Amino acid sequence: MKYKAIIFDLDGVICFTDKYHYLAWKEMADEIGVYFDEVINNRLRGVSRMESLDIILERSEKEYSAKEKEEMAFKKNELYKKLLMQMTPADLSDEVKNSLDKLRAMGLKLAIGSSSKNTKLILSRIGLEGFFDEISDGTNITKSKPDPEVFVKAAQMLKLDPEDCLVIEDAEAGIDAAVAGGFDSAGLGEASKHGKVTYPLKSFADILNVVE
Ligand code: B16
Ligand code: MG
Repeated sequence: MKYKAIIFDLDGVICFTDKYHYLAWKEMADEIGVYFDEVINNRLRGVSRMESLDIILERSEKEYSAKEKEEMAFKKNELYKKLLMQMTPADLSDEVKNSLDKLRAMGLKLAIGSSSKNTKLILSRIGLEGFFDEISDGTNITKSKPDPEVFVKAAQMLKLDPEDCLVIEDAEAGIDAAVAGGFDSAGLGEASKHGKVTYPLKSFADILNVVE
């Protein structure tokens, strides 16, 4: 087999928390009267919470202090966590669950490489608590995607070299991060159109064709 491990992005790959991010940011943006839509939301994929806020505030005429920004990000996260409570194991698709089980049966190590500080909460909501061999997420990094840190740390946790790991991403910033870290990548959605993606995927289960 070409790879020893797969490192999965979370939001947009394993599950679809992107709609909850959107709703929470939209509520916050409406409150301060800043225009925000789904197109701007696409630029937030894979990007950390504070950097996401900076992107949203590009449309604001007012300058906000660091403290005000902390408060806004905190408020958004509280709204987001409330929305996450609506998630149940039914939000994990059969396609994703069956594919993960097949990859594990093939002997591959499975890890998470996500910018989110809510990774463990999300995994527990969808019934994947304790499933992954390693979790590298927003709580153990200082630089978010497109910096490769989150994937480099995942490879270190797995005790593997980047060339032994395949990164699965839905965000352009995530493919940039994989490339910068020396990882092959597989892209879903907008990431499948990235010029440097190793394998464009049509669906999650397509990963099985890549690693076999
Ligand atoms: P949090 P991923 C990313 O998750 C999201 O795509 C991005 O929109 C979000 O801002 C980021 O996590 C941080 O999330 O606010 O929960 O720490 O795609 O890297 O799994
Ligand atoms: Mg993502």
